[in-house]
Amino acid sequence: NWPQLWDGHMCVLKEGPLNRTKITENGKRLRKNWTISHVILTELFLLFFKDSKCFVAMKNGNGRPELCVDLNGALVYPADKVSSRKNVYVISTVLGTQVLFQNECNIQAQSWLYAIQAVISNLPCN
Ligand code: I3P
Repeated sequence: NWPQLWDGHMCVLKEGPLNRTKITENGKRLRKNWTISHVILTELFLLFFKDSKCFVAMKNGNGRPELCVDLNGALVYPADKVSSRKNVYVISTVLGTQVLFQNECNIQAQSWLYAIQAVISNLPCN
């Protein structure tokens, strides 16, 4: 139950818009579909919402994230040659999901990289 999980255990470490696309699920390649998301970084998860209103709604008991990435044991690194876009990074999870995230502003993109790296390094499976 998302609202309960949220109330009990999570706080927002970083929040804001990013372009993202899932490229692999359970180790299987997916067709790219870039979309803008409202992204929430917690000590455990990177959560992707359609927009900030959907995040507020989830906290009020309505709805759930579009995508929830488990950061325990995950890797995050520059996604060289994976995209024609600039400032693209990949998050690769233990269960074989890969998500690209991107921001036109390299400083913004890099600040997400560092924040996600910091969370991963604080988790048990790093
Ligand atoms: C894809 C779409 C993606 C692009 C991808 C294309 O075409 O243009 O934006 O990824 O390139 O295949 P379609 O919409 O027909 O699926 P980037 O923007 O990240 O380059 P790719 O095949 O080289 O991954």
